[in-house]
Amino acid sequence: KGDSGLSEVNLMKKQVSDLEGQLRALQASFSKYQKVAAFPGGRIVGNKVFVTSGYEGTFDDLKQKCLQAGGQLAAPKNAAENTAVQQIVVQHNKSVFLGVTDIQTEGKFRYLNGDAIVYSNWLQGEPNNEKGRENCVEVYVNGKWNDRACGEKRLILCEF
Ligand code: 289
Ligand code: CA
Repeated sequence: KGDSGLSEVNLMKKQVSDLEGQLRALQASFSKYQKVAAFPGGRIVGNKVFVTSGYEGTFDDLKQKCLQAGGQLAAPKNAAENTAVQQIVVQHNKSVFLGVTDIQTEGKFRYLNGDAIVYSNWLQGEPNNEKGRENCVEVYVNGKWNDRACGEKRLILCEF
């Protein structure tokens, strides 16, 4: 047992060392793809990556396109994420639609999975549901939110 026990330990040491090598390679690869995701105009905040393709469309159109790409419409859940969204709006000088609506219940804004929003950055006086037809949310260059008609066209911004 003595010898075979030793060789088992050595085998395990080799396996751990191999795994460490694989982990290092994965970390290097992940770090490279993070840079790719953020170039030229993407933003990384924690585990989230915000990316636009430059496409402009209505809310339904944008939502579909983000889903098709394996992501979802951007939905900033804290000030740092909202700042990242704002920077992209500024860079393109075009407002984006968020993955936030009050389509289900007027005045109750939710994420696309139906959860109530945990963060907002409304411009003073918003949301005002102007003319009774504003169920989507756009972000202005100052980072503030305005509810807006979903049929308007805005810049796409997905999160992955
Ligand atoms: O159609 C109304 C919109 O263009 C926006 O007009 C004004 O900026 C404000 O009343 C906004 O709330 C509104 O969404
Ligand atoms: Ca409004």
